[in-house]
Amino acid sequence: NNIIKLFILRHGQSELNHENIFCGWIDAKLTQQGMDQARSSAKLIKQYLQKENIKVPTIGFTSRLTRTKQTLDTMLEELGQSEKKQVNVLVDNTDGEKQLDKKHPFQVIRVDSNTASDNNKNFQIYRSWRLNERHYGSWQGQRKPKILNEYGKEKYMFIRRDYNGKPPVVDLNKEMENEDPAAAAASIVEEGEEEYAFKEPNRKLKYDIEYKYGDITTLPDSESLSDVVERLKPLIYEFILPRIKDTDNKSGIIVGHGSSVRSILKILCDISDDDIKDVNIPNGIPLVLELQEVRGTSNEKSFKFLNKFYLDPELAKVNAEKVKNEGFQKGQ
Ligand code: DG2
Repeated sequence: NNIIKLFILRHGQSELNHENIFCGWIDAKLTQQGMDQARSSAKLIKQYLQKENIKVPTIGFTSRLTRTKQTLDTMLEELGQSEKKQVNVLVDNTDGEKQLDKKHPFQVIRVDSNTASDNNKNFQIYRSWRLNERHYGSWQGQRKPKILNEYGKEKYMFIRRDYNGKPPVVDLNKEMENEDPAAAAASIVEEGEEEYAFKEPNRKLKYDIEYKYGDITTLPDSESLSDVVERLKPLIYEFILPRIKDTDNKSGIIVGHGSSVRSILKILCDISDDDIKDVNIPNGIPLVLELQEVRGTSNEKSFKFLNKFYLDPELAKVNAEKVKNEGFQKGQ
């Protein structure tokens, strides 16, 4: 069997999605609805696995932002993989515990949780900034209808959806001092959450701490979708896919964001620069993506795209349309 199955989804609704505010790298948490979406996405995966007689995946990937972490953690409870708690180890792509090497291209955090049931294996979670939402520049923290009003429909949609559309850059120093309550609240690192977490509810510190162990040299001050594709490609081909194909059932879960999921589809399903602008990703509905491994080595030509489908296609269609129209509705 050389078919690789990916379960890919955007996190559940975040506090800022709910407020219709551009979120980007602001570390918003899930709303109750977002948690519910995470739970129902796991139920959909469970039903599918039962129908196809496939075991629960033993590996998952998230961004470094809380909303993807909360989504996957909630899904794992539903999938019977939540027996806590967790050993956090910083690894590079050779696996195992390593001296930190800031220059290494794939510094991720690995979290091992003990499995409660099923095939009795540890579930491993890898977190990387390369799966983050795109940095939304100076639009971050701003309400979508206000930006639409300022920029006009054409520019607004170009920057949101064109492959090379890029929001205006933000002054990072200013952004980090931003005392917007939603952003400040969302940025507080919870005590004990990660082994290296600081306790100060300080946004700048949070940025430093989150990324100093990552393979990031300069924090972005704005990104286009093509920038996200560039940072994600090596992680997918050299880190994620080789790990998934080495698991027993060759399957894994990836929880990303609107832009990182669009980028994954762009990369793996050969979507053109032009067509990607019409792709909108709803919160919390898993996509199954099947790839065929055509060669032993891992590079772009080793994985052939076979098939992709949502586990709830009707709801995905309705909600993707709503995502597309964000900012345009009345009363926002
Ligand atoms: C949304 C995407 O990303 O916004 O940054 O506000 O997936 O992290 O909620 P996510 C944001 P749009 O590009 O759909 O406007």
